[in-house]
Amino acid sequence: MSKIRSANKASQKIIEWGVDQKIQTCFDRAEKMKPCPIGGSGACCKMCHVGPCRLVGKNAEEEVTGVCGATLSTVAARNLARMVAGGTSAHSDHARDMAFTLLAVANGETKDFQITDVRKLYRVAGYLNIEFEGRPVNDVARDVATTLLEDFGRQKGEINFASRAPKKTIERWKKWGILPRAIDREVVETMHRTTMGVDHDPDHILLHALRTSLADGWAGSMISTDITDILFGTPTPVKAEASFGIFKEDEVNIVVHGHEPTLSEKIVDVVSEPEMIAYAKSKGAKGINLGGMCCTANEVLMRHGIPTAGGFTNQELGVMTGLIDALSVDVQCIMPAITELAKKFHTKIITTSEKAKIQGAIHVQYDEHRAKEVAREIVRMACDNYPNRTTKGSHVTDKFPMIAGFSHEYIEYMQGGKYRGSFRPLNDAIMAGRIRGVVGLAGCDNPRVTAQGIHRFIATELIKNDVLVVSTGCGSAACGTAGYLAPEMALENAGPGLREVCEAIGIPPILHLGACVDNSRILTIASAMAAEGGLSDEIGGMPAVGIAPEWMSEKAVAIGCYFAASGVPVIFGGESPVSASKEVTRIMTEVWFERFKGAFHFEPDPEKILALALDYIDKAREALKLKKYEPGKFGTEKVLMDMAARREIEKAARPHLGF
Ligand code: NFS
Repeated sequence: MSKIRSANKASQKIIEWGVDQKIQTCFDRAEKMKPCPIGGSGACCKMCHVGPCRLVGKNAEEEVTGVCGATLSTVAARNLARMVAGGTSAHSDHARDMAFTLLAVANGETKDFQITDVRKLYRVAGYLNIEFEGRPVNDVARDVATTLLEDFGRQKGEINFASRAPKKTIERWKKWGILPRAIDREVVETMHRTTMGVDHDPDHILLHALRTSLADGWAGSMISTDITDILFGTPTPVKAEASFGIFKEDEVNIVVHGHEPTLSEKIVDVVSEPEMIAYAKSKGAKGINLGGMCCTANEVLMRHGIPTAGGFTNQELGVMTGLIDALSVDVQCIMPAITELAKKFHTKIITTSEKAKIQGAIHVQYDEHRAKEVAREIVRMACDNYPNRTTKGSHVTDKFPMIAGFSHEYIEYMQGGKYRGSFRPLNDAIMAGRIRGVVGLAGCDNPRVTAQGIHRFIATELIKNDVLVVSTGCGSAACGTAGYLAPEMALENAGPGLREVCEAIGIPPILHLGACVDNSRILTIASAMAAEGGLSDEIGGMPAVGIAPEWMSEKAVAIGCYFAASGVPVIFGGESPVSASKEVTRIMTEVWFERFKGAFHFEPDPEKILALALDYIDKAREALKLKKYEPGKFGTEKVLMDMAARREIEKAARPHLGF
């Protein structure tokens, strides 16, 4: 078989092996199951049982309606809004559980979790106007948790973290009535407005979709990121490895997959317990090896350097190595096909969330009050399964070094040290044209294209063009499993300006910011850049773009919308889910740009995605009257100090601190 289905060489090898073995994967299913062109373009209405109605035909937009009279633009807008509601629910329900865990810690109801980053707790308390000086840490944590929990069910008012956005950005939200009240309220209202016979004005529907998405970005996702940092530590750069070579032939291999970091954090803890290692040895293994997949991987990678086997399209392939003794899954992006697939190998699939069961899996119920016990149970099950391992499977040994762990706090720190951290050097480098702009490269990898390939193409082209890339989710996994998240990447591939900046600070040109909920870190960074001055005084108008070239999840659509509403032009790959309606497409691109300086495009051609992104960046530079970008020719800017030089200055200024 010669067809390239994944740009990841190791993945491709396993896919080819699978074809020989007649083992079916998502790549085969994607080929067999052609997407429905009616649903795929947003022209199918199944909101009631008078239909489903298919609004198709040459002049469908003008001439065809559903039985009730719903037009194509109404139908396409409603379908998109419901995707946003689905995506927002996923990120935010995850955040709700994080808030409950923080509350349980504050109330002393669980001994298995602690507050690891008190500094971050105080920072968040500061955002919420909660007094923290001189108060017991748990009291502050309780107030933070209960205040953030209000963001789910509040009936009137505004979400708490909206105040972290630049003033002008907030003014735009207020002007267009899209400042969210609360997460659950906006999601429920989306479902209400889009049910049969309610909101029929596409612009009006889409404005509420934006409001709902802002509740995801500036509440659900941001809450999740912040509480995860408080409980498990704010990430700092950490070395790790990526791809299937992370599995070990002579150790028990456990993989955590899904999104929620709570149980996986405890699995990280217990795999190094002497009793657990002794148990693994009693089963004939040399030790226990932990790896991750998808966003759970990103969470434990960012904080502990746990290696990742990759993103969404790698999950079945991981099982097909024959080396995974237990795959512990929680919620989201878990293919139900893995249980059937696992029957061909010895891998145990373990579901752990009360919200998510899969037929054929073993269910071990996670409970935050006895998290470690549950973690030990899972690790023991993996050890018990080790003797069942056979040599069956495609043993691929490729792996790449990577650096992850770029929280927004660390990015601030790396630009000035502990006491002078700021975004000044980054803004200066952009102003001088050393860095042309910034792109958030995010979202899933997708078996409908050469999986991971568009991520890799866009990432390399952007850095060649002096664009700093910040990546999250499976976009990071696609880059990591190609070796793109190592600092040497800058030397080899980045344009001259970006390379200079990366070398001075000692960072890769593609910064791994974390899981998909950590796209909220990009919102925080953009707000800090606006506050720093010299570029735009709001998020809109920055030389910055969001790209999700291989997206597939509703969560990605919610993210795309909250970036657009916050002022960032967004370009998604693949066919547009609203392509049937020219009017909806116009609203999401032109109208949103006029109102918010953000836009939401869908563009299947990778070259065109790149060209559009660079065009947005260059036009933003022009509007800001920045120096015209010319490769290798820079304007004046402050000299960037490297880390060692900054530490020297800090040491001289504060010798008593002794760092
Ligand atoms: Ni994001 Fe993370 Fe990956 Fe896509 Fe799924 S794991 S939350 S949705 S597939 S990037």
